[in-house]
Amino acid sequence: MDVPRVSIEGDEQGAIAAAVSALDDAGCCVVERLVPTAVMDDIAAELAAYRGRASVGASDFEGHATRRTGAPLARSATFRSIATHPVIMAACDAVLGHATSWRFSAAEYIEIGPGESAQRLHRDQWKYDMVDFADEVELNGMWAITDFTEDNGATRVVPGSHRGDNRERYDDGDTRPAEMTKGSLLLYTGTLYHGGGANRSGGWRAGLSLQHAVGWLTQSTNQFLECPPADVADWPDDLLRFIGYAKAGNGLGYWRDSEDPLAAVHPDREFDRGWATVRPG
Ligand SMILES: O=C(O)CCC(=O)C(=O)O
Ligand SMILES: [Fe+2]
Repeated sequence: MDVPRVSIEGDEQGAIAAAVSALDDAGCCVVERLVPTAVMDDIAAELAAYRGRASVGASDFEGHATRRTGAPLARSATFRSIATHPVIMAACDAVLGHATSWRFSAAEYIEIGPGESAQRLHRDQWKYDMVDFADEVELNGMWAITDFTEDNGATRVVPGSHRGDNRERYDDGDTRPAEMTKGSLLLYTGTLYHGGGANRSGGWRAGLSLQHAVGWLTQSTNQFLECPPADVADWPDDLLRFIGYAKAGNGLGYWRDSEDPLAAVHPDREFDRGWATVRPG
C-alpha cells in the first residue's frame, strides 16, 4: 500500500474527510502543501538559537547523526500559530474522539544529518509500556520543515500496519518513504510502524514531529515545565486547553480545590469548579 496523499487546495472540508478516511484505512497520510513554505522557514529561524544545545548521539534509537531540539511550542511563536491547525484538530477528533478528551503531548524538531542510518521501526505508543490498547491512543505527525525525500531521510512508514498488534515485525522492504514537499504534514496513528529514514544525501532533513494523546495518558514532555503559567499569560485559551491546561477524563487534571488549571494562568478570572470533564452534547 502506498502512502495516501491528500491536498487541501480548494476544498478544506473534503480534504479533511479524505485525510480522516486515509488514517482509518492506512494509519497514515500526507497532507500536501498545508502551509506556505515561509512558515517552515520562520519556525527553523526561531529555533536556530536552541539547535546548538540539541542532543546528538544519545542512543541508537535517537540517532548518532540526528539532532533533536525540544520545547518548540515555547520557543517558536510561528509553531504556536499552526499547532491547532484545523486539519490537526479534525484528525485528532476523528482518531481520539472515542475518549473523553485528548490533548497535545509533545513536539520535537528533528534534524537527520548526512550519513545517519535508518531508525528502528516502531510504534510511537510503545512508550506506554507497550500496552496493546483496544483503541487508538495517539495521533502523531511530522511537519516537513525541509523537503522530505527518500534520499535525505524521509520518515519510513508501513501503511496498514496500524491494524496488527505489537508482535508484528516488519523489515525495510515493507516500508515506504513519506516523501513530501516543505510545508506538508505527515499524520499517523500511534499504532503505525515507522522510523526515521537513512540520510544518503549531503544535506540535513528537518522535520517538526508532533504527538497528541488521549487525556488519560501522561504527556510525553511535561507541558507545565516547558510552558509554565508565568510564561503563557498572553497565549489564547484554546492553545492552553490544547496543551493541557484543562481538566481531562473524568476527574483528572484538576488543581487544588477542584479548580480549573487555567486559573493558574489567569488568577483574576472566574472558572467553574469541579472534577469532571463533561463531554459536549
Ligand atoms: O525523524 C523521523 O522521521 C521519525 C522519528 C521518530 O519516529 C521517532 O523518533 O519516534
Ligand atoms: Fe516515532
